[in-house]
Amino acid sequence: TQMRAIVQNMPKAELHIHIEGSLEPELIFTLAERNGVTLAYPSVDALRAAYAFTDLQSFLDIYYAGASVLRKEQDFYDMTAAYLQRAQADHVRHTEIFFDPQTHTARGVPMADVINGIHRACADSPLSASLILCFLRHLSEEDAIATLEAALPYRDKFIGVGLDSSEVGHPPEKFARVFARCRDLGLRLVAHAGEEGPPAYIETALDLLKVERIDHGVRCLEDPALTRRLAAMRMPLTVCPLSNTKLRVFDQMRDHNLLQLLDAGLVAMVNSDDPAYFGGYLNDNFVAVFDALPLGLAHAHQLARNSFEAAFLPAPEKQRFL
Ligand code: ES4
Ligand code: ZN
Repeated sequence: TQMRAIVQNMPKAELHIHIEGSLEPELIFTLAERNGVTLAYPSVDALRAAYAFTDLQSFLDIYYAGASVLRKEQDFYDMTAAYLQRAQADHVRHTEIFFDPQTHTARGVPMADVINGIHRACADSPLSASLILCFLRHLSEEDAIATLEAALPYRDKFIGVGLDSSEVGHPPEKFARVFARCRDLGLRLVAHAGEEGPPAYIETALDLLKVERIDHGVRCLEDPALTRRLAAMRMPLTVCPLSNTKLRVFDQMRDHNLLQLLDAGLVAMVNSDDPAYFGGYLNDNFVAVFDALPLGLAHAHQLARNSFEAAFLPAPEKQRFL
């Protein structure tokens, strides 16, 4: 309980949050009504009751259904503003926010409305916030390239690109050309790897995509040589504990490997992933791991320090937080 207060109050960065995953059931229903969208669930409670996931895909199906209520620039603004308020309450000082434009442009929402709505909420917040455009890996590389082209008029509004959605069967090499193009454009690069997929996907994300952080990456411990390589190069892993238990990557929080990752010298930190779906925001994730695992004050400080080390911030900015 003493530890709880310490981890809750310490300044931290959040580096793995999907903004569409911060859409709370109440806001989903408000936006559905505002936009005349009919949902497959009759009430907030019925929708929440459907949040019983067995794996990544069972979550993604409901996550994309929830995102279907986002139609107007103001909807993206309201969703993002709500997340930033929650993050501020959790003593987040800097956040790097993922967004999935293909989920929206495929429904006819203009790219401008997606990016401008999310970006305007960030500009209106006292938090330091940056945006990372994610490509959906279950779609083709051609679709990712077209999405990048559509986003380039707003190049100044996002700092990097990522890769998310269904991992197994969609290895990093599928996106080697679009990531090379993003690298040439000076975009920062990240990818989900080693969440449900094998350690080999972490290696190809490094070698073929040349990513600067691995999102999740928890399965790296199955490969000792890869674990040593990640530690030696100080490759950050953006770990999401409540996500991992809700999607059954680990059966229970006491089975989570966060402590082993830290003991292996990896630059791991705690993140919320999809807080509206997985049972909580950043501090809920901290409390869950500190309650379940033998973590102490030194681990708390290491996690906070790692979050700023791994942030895409200029060195002087990071120093200010450390
Ligand atoms: C995601 Cl937990 C997770 N994994 C992969 N893609 C995602 N998109 C939103 N949440
Ligand atoms: Zn994620």
